[in-house]
Amino acid sequence: MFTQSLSQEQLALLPTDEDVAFYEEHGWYISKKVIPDEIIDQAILGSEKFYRGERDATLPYSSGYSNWKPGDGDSMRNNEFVSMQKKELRQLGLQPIIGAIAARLTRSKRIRLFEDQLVYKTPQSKDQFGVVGWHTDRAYCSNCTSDNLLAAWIPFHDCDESIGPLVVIDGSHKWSGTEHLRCFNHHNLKETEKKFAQEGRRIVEVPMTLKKGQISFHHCGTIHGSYPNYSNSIRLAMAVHLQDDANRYQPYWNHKGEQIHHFLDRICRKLPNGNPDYSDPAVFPVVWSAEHS
Ligand SMILES: O=C(O)CCC(=O)C(=O)O
Repeated sequence: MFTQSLSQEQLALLPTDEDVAFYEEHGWYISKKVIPDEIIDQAILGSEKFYRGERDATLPYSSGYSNWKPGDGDSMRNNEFVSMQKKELRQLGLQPIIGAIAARLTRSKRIRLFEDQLVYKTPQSKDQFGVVGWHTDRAYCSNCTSDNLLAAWIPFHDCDESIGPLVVIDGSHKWSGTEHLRCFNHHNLKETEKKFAQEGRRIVEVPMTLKKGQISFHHCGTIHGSYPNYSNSIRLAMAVHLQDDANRYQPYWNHKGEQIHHFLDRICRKLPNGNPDYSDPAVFPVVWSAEHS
């Protein structure tokens, strides 16, 4: 059933029915080692070049998205849309196995890229700026129709708790009232917790302690963030945000009545009605499709 670009060995690495049921219940999943070391090592080299200012392609706009530059402070670097700018990061982010796992988890026949980001934390970045605040990805994707979006989090090295890995709140994708939790840059996790703590809700934090080559996946409604990097090594990871096949653009107005636009709406091709086309292959390439099998 699955794509020719996956080998027999890779097919054996896909989530089982029990894994899919676990993901649906808990809102997260940890894969086996699915990305070869060479692909990650090239991505490390690509990220070093990226941080030195080298680009294989440039975005048509230089603002409207997170775009860390030298001089911005080093506790944490957050750069969005890196797969459009550096070929080694594109190679990693578009690995078919990532899409094939996402397709299984979402029971979708096709998976497209939505956006991506490279997140770096300097060693011993003990200050608050090394924290990624509790947020849901749904809150940053209000222009998407789908509640089935998900993200793959790919560390570039082994991760134990001291390095500040991604932390998810177990089962929080089932909680109501978190669809506007846009708190990525709110460094006080305890303060943000007050927004979603409620009687009867147990806040169970699960750190994504992974070996190099493993990936974690989280549902767009799962609350997640990360603590500072207390270790002596750099912490580097790429988050790849993915669309299930059913996802489309929808216009969205916030509670103040302001229309919200996603950065990529300006870049992608338009549908006959003028709306952004979230299946434009130049911006939202297919990562995996059952049709290739
Ligand atoms: O790398 C991090 O700590 C944050 C990444 C993230 O927010 C995500 O994977 O959606």
